[in-house]
Order: sequence, then C-alpha cells, then structure tokens
Amino acid sequence: MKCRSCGQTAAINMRHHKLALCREHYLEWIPEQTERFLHKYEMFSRDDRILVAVSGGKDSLALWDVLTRLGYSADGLYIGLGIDGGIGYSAESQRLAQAFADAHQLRLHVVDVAEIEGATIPDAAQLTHRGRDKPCSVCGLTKRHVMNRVARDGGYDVLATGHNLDDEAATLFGNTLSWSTGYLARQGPVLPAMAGGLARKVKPFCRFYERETAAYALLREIDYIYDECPFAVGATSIEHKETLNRLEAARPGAKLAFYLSFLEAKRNGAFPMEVREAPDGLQPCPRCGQPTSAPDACAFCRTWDKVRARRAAAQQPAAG
Ligand code: Q46
Ligand code: ZN
Ligand code: ZN
Repeated sequence: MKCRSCGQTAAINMRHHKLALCREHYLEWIPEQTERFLHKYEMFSRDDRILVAVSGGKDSLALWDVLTRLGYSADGLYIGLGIDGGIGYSAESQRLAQAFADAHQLRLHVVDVAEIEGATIPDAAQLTHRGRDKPCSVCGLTKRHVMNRVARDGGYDVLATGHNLDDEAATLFGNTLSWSTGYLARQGPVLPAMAGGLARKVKPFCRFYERETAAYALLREIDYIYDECPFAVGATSIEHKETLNRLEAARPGAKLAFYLSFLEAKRNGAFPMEVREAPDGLQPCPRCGQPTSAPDACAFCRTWDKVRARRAAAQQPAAG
C-alpha cells in the first residue's frame, strides 16, 4: 500500500476514506482534518482559551498535541480519581499526563479528588452504595463538576474532550436503543454553554476512528497509558463498541455514516432540546454555585456530603 500524497510505503490505510498515508503525511492529515472540524462545527477560535480534559490516554494527549501544534491556546486538566485496580491506574496516568505537559512546556491543572473532597472515587462509591462494584456514576458526576469548576474559575471559554468516533457512535447506539431523547438532544460535537456557568463543551476528535487517534499517538511517539480504567471492563459501552466493530468490518464507513446521519437528522430538527434542559430550568446550587435542576443542593454536593458523613460515622469508635 502506497501513500496517496508521495508514493512512499503507507503507515495507515483508512478503508472508509479510501485513503492510505505514510507517517509524515498522516501526521499532517490529522491536524488538517481537526482544523476542518473545528471550523465546520464552530467549536472555538484562536482567541479562545481552551481547557483540555487530559486522562493520560491516547485520545486526550493526541488532542492536546494537535491543538497546540495548530497554535491554539490550550491548557490541560488532569483529575486524580484515586483508582488503582492493581495496575496503579491513576498514578500512572497522572505521571504520563504530567510528563507530556513538561516535555511540551504546557500548563496542566491537577485536581486530586481525595485531597479536595476527602475520599477517592472507589471509596466514595462504597460509602454511598452508589455502585459498589462500579464507581462510574459517582465518577462521572464528579468529573463533570470538577471540569466545570476549573473551566469557570480559570476563565476558560471552552472545555475540550478527546472523545473519538468509536466513543460517540457507541453512546449514540446506546441512546438510540433506549430512545433517550434527552441524551440524544444533548449529544453532538458541541454542547453550548448554559446560563449559570455550565462551560461550553466540544469534541474535536468526534469524527476520527479510535484506530486513527491511536495511530497518531503512536506515530507521534506520545507516551500514553495503554490500559483503560479497570472499571471500564464489562461496561455496556464496550459491548456496543464490539457490535459496531462487527458492522464496520462488514461495511467500512458504517460507524461514521451512523454518526453523521444522526448529526444531519439533528440539523433537520430531530431531538430538540427538552424544556428541562433549557437554561431557565436550572438555578445555581446554593452550595457550589453550579447550575442544577434540583430544588436545593446539586447532586454533586449531596453525594459528597453523604460520603463525608458516612466516613466520619465509620471512623467513630463503637459505643460502649
Ligand atoms: S467513569 Fe468508570 Fe470511567 Fe470513572 S470509574 Fe473508570 S470507567 S474513569 S470513563
Ligand atoms: Zn506520504
Ligand atoms: Zn452543588
């Protein structure tokens, strides 16, 4: 297989695009395409300050790399979840995120959940019984809160995440199987900022297949954590990815077509934002100030109050 640009041996063949490229031209193609998506979906401009959520994995580090190479002003945010899973997952992913920031002289905000909130994510899940085996609901709630807080307090215009096409197609597949119209309304390359301080969120890599972002990270020699979070094992999103991979193998481009047809349907008015998602349906949480539809404290504040209360009770010496 030869590179379409120069005729050298290709490093990657993208059947869905009928395009093969050598290392050099692939490392140019990914940033060019990213720039095209940034404009197409009006994600942000060169004047905006961008906060990239960095997990230490290939997608987020590749995204940070591409945005800074394109000349955007992008700082990173790493959230320490305190997940070990027998592989030192959080410690290793933080080390790699920090090493990338140092090597490229970039600014990385590090927020350690246990330091600030008093418990790691797995401990918080145990204490609240909110998913004893899988702390994903506490984890997702906490990550969303921290990302918004750092974006707001740091005066960032936009929060960028490294979700790729495989992630987006799997989410779309799950939301479609259950016809979750509220989630479908909110899914897309851009989630606009909401009154009350919910940051604008964008996914510049949403049209790249996972193997394309992995190839970019490998060819660019970015050192990233290969392991997924140990709690991701057995998640339904992984089953959905496998199903979509089978479709893709039979029909190259199926995943991209699924996602792009969804975006087109949305442009044509399918899945309008539900009323409760509208900004005036939200008010600031009296505790943390983040917008919430709850009548009093937001779900984040209530959950972590419970964690701290239960932890304190568990540490009391037994009566008698
Ligand atoms: S939610 Fe669950 Fe992820 Fe948190 S606990 Fe791990 S798998 S990191 S995307
Ligand atoms: Zn080439
Ligand atoms: Zn709150």
